[in-house]
Amino acid sequence: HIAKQKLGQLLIQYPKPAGLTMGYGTSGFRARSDILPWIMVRMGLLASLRAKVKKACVGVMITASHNPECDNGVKLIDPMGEMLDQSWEVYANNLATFDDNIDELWEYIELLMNQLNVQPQDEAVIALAHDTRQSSIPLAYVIRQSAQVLHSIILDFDLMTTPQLHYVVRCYNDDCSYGHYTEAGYFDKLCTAFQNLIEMSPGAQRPEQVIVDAANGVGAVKLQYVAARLSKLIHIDVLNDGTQGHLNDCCGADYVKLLQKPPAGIELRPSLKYCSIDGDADRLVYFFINSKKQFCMLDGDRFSVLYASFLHTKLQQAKLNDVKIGVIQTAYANGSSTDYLINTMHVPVACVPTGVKFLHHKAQDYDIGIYFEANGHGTVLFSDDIKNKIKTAVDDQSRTAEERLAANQLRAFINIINETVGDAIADLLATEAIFAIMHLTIEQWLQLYTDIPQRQLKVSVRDRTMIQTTDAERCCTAPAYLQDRIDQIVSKYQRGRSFVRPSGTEDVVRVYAEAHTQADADKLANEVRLAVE
Ligand code: 16G
Ligand code: ZN
Repeated sequence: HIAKQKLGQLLIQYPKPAGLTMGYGTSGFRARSDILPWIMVRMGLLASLRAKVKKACVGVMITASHNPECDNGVKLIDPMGEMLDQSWEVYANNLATFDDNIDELWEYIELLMNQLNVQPQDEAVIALAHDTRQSSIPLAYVIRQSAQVLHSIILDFDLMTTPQLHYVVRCYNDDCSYGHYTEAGYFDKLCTAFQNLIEMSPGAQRPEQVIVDAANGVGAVKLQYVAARLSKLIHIDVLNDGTQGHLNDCCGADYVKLLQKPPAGIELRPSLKYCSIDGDADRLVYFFINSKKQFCMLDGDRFSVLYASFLHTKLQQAKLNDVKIGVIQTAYANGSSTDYLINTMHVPVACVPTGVKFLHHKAQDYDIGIYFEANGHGTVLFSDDIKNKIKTAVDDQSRTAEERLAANQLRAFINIINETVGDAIADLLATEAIFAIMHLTIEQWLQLYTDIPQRQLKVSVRDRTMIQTTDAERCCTAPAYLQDRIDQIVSKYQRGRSFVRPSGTEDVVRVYAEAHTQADADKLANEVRLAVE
């Protein structure tokens, strides 16, 4: 059997380190890059099986996002550009448990093919891309070799952001109704929509300059392309473009969000606005320095509020009523953002567990589902129904010019947004367009509400799986005493809120606390930490 032989050779070429166990987590498999080749062998097989079963193209992205350069990872993208369906994480984990015994592994592959009712020679198309890490090209090569064992055809997209790969997978499978399945198609869609939106909007201001910290990653080159193409409309400057610094090293969205300070080496100038993206360009945060020389940051929660307010206004102007619009957050969303959405904007808010797949899934319950994690990852989903309504409204001659303009603005906005997954480049253009149309400054955006002071801590424990949670991670069900203890502690603090959860990406328990003052938030977090330890 030739396929089995080929796989056997790969197992010898890329041996599994003895005693290593790994799980397919919220961001796929992620680890130090030197211990990853063997997992690529398994993931090339899994991607092939998934593509055969779905009779569609499946994506494989090689990246470790905001992690340091020495790490890497792999995640699969389902045909509609979504994260791998959860039911398949089991197969991913099963494949990862096999050692390098070809007979056992092959037996399992045959069993799976049987169960899933697919044949080795069934067609499978795999879209492959990677970030700028040194280890990425060799790891992508292992995926290619292994996918070919099961006769897959590889579409090699080479260097791409994670959201770009999500986009091309969707386009490939959606008969290009979502756009053309190339990088050129991606840029065309985004840039044309941005230009249309600005040009159709009477009185739109010229977007102000924006300075982007690209985390020395793949987003830098892609943003430079967008900047050049849109240079007549918007001035985008790219810093940390990879020519000097190291990937995610004292820069990038994760650094800025976590440490609440600007990327190293960037001197903030008053009245300029800045943003940071992360290593694979699926997260975005904005920041600036105010007149009191204070560092101010706008994270994922702020995007939810901004987008909700823009979409709400445009729906009203277009006289499109009864649209079910909702915002999806996680427990990490600042309490003030939730308050503002519910009580000031009257937009319903749903809370789901951490992880993009949960937010994305919940967002599908709405005509317009806006989701963001506080860390800056998010997007907006529009149902087919609302897209059709908007399209009809644009062409409806019985409507006023104002109504049709608003509908047209909505249509252009939809085309900027990358509905498959959070996309820093798309979100940046969407945000800049809103600034220009609504005549909004970054300071006004910040003033919409005031964050409740918060603190996050990491706690090392012997076994983090001891901690179990429910109610979108806001309530702890095990160990038995812990939630009562947390409730007791929290009740002592004005505007206090706190929760604990085991991290999905690190061997720690995370503590979140917010309270009326920063000192209280710090104290509360510390008390809860002691209760966990
Ligand atoms: C992963 C998730 C991210 C989440 C983070 C939480 C995806 C694609 N990524 O990076 O959404 O915020 O994990 O990490 O789902 P934690 O479990 O260590 O807190
Ligand atoms: Zn990322």
